[in-house]
Amino acid sequence: MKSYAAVDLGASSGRVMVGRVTPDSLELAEAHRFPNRPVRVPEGLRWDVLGLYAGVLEGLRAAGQVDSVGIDSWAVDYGLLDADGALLGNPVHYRDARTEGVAEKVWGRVPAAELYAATGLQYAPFNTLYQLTAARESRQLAFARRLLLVPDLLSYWLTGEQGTELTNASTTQLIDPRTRDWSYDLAARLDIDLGLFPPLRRPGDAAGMLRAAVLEETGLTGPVPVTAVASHDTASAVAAVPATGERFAYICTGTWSLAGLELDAPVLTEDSRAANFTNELGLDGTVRYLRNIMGLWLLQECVRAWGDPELGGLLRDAAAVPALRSVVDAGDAAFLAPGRMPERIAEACRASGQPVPGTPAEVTRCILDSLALAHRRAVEDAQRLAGHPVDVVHIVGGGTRNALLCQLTADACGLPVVAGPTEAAALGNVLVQAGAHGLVGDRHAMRGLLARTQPLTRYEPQGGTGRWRDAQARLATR
Ligand code: LFR
Repeated sequence: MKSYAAVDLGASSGRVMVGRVTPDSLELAEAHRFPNRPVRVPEGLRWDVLGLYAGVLEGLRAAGQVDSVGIDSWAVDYGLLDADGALLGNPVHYRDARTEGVAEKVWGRVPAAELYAATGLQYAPFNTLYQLTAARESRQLAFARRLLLVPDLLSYWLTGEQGTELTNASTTQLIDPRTRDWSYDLAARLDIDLGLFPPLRRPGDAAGMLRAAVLEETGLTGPVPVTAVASHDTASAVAAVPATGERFAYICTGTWSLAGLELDAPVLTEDSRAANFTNELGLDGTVRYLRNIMGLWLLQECVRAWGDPELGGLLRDAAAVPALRSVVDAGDAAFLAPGRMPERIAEACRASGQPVPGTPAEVTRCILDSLALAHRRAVEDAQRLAGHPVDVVHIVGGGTRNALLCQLTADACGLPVVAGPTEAAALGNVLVQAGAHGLVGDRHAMRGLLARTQPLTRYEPQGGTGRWRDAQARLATR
């Protein structure tokens, strides 16, 4: 039996989980959970990365002695270091407004179609490439000698060693998904200095040892290695999809819904670009072919606006509201920024000539119906664009706790949904560490172990997909 600490940082909370693994068993326990509260300062929205690091240290202390540590987090964001290795300011939040209008400038130099052909990445205003372009004139970037993506930054603080983990690097829009290496030509054309990034490392690579000061602070006995995992949380979550065959789609649910397929090669066609599908990199040479959907962010922001009512009651009331009265486009980047979410949803319904949801239960129902509809569209589009049919949809992540969302997704897709595990990112993180230490084999072996050991819930589709097609048509004719 080996024990692994999985540090998993999400947009609203971080956790340190301990996975205990043998070739036939897999158990996960929470050692420590802490809030991740972005802070708005006069310059914009920033991550409190020192607070997160403090949470990681506290979590490692609570975890107790482990055989290795792995770190995953959300994608695209980074910290800059000066020539002495000190952090230059707080990392900018991907929901910060600094990238507004930047993409158009980039496309003036490299047309969007060429960018997609070179990187396979969806258009999202927050891709690292646009963030770096937005920061081009900043003094901070001028002084920077190193750029570390968030998990790589925390790993550096724990070990003193620097690297750029590949699955997360693939979200920068500076990686070529065919060569799985930097897109040197593109970076040169956009004056982006790839020398800022330390060398690439891959899931399973050694990432250094906990520094003596970290051992002292956490009470651990060294040496304790840090292992590079699939450090993009979505890559870790997809690694933990408990699929038993090849014909599956997945939806990683949480702040975002990431819905799509696991493929052997990227899809770089013009149709794929128009549908805004992304080709991010995963374990064992795989591609995460998926679409970003706003996800439970829509509900989280409403709940915040309503003064944090109890979620269970809200979902029960929402289940009693008639289905599909009004839907919004849950893929619309207009919902990206924080604030005024109930009003923005009401405005979107009004603008498309649908009934305007009034009560929190009605707004919640509108959000869940809209998410299920966006899930349906992504699963259908992905199959068509990749020529890869599926028989089942796996839902992993926080949204598995939301039974109504899981059932609506099964109904909308007209396919069975298998929901679980909830802590998919942490499990994927643990399993890559276990793989690096020879306890489990490739991703198929990992999935087999998950399917045998994790509680899963199956939802059968009900009611036919006709009303979902009609709802989609309502949105399309806007
Ligand atoms: C999910 C996620 C998504 C990424 C978004 C922003 O937590 O990592 O995959 O598109 O956050 O980083």
